[in-house]
Amino acid sequence: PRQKRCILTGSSIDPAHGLGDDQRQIQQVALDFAQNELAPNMQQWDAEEIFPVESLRKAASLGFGAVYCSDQFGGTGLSRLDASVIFEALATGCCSTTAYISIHNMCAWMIDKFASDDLRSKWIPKLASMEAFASYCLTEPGAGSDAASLITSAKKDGQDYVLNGAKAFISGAGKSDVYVVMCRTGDQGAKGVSCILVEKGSPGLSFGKKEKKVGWNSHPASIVSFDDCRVPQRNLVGVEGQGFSIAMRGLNGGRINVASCSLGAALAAIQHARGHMKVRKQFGKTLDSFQYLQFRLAEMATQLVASRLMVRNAATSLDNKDPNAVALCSMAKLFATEECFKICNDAMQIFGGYGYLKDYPVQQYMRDTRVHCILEGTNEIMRLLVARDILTE
Ligand code: FAD
Ligand code: 2MC
Repeated sequence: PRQKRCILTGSSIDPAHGLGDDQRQIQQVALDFAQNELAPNMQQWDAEEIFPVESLRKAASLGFGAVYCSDQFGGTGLSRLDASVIFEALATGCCSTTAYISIHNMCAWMIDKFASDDLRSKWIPKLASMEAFASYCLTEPGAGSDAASLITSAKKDGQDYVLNGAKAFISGAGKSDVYVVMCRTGDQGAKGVSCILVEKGSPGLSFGKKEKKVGWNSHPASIVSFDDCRVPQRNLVGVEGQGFSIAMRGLNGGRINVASCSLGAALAAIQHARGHMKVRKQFGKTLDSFQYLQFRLAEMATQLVASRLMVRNAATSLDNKDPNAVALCSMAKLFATEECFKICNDAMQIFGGYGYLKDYPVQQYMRDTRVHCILEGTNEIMRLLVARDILTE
């Protein structure tokens, strides 16, 4: 039998643990939205690869479009910790859609934090309402983990920049209205990179074929190409040469956000596994009477709570501008994305053969969380960042 969705309130894995009243309220709004708007649709959005514009705008109407942007131009003005709580809650309903919302939020923050007031006043209200969607463009076909080796160029010409090159794997490509593009305006290396906003419709901007993905199917990804793509110089975010730093600072939050999406998926997967264990009978007993499976569930719950503590601790370190925030965010992303993927995979195992059927949601949580170990910096790069932090004199 299919499982009725229920959020485990009051249990040891309740995501409300340790939160204040305000945070609990925001969390409840996000959980209700996840249950009523996202969960009933996640299977169809995945199967038919639907980008759910209307539901995204409903999420934005609740304040989830620009969660941690300041309220000056229409951001919600919440903390990174609040954002983590929100993304975890939303991801219980659809991990893929929440992951796109989190990328959009990262871009909005980069604009709100580093762009001119002209750009902020133009874009933040539209991004906050999700009237406009945003994409983050760092990766290139030849520059993935070694992001500072990117070669997409931007050259000044009159009042404009002229961009040439290509970005790979860009989430939201084709659907997004604004592309936050890291490109080379100077010498080799990180210091020669700038961050430039490219609007959809700019001459010379085009998109490759939609990639076929294992998960993350409720939003498209493709190559974004710049062929003498002309944008006004006022679209520069920050100053020339600051682009790599802006990109990395965006990603510190992004890594927490994507780890939070993993938490939500793992929480939902545990709930489904628990439900299945209570009703599925083999050897004359329900699965929940087998101690091996009880212990498995106990370990899944323990890894979820450990992951959540790390993610929230890292989010708080960003809120507090802790000098160790980069390493703490990297550790949290590494730990939570790996453990939560394992939780989803274990939940699938507990479902037996049914777990492998697309009628049941656990396989989708497993597919959607797998990529969190690869993107926003692979987990090998997270290890590199942590090791550097530990080894630096
Ligand atoms: P590579 O860098 O080629 O790495 C290959 C392998 O080598 C990995 O296991 C890696 O960890 C390992 N490796 C590399 N260097 C080292 C090292 N020094 N030490 C140890 N191991 C190493 N990018 C964007 O900019 N915007 C997006 O919106 C976006 N969305 C994405 C959506 C999806 C579904 C996917 C799959 C990717 C997306 N990406 C996006 C790109 C993503 O960030 C990159 O795929 C990722 O950073 C890894 O780069 P790569 O694929 O080139 O792998
Ligand atoms: N936060 C703040 N600053 C950072 C930083 C971070 N997380 N990471 C690096 N920097 C700074 C660093 O301090 C240095 O500044 P300074 O010269 O002032 O000291 C500068 O950036 C250059 O860094 P490094 O000297 O460490 O450069 P290096 O090339 O050795 O390593 C590396 C950079 C590997 C950390 C970086 O290229 C990286 O993070 N790679 C992974 C790429 C990635 O995460 N891609 C994700 C794409 S988005 C995505 O997948 C989505 C789904 C949206």
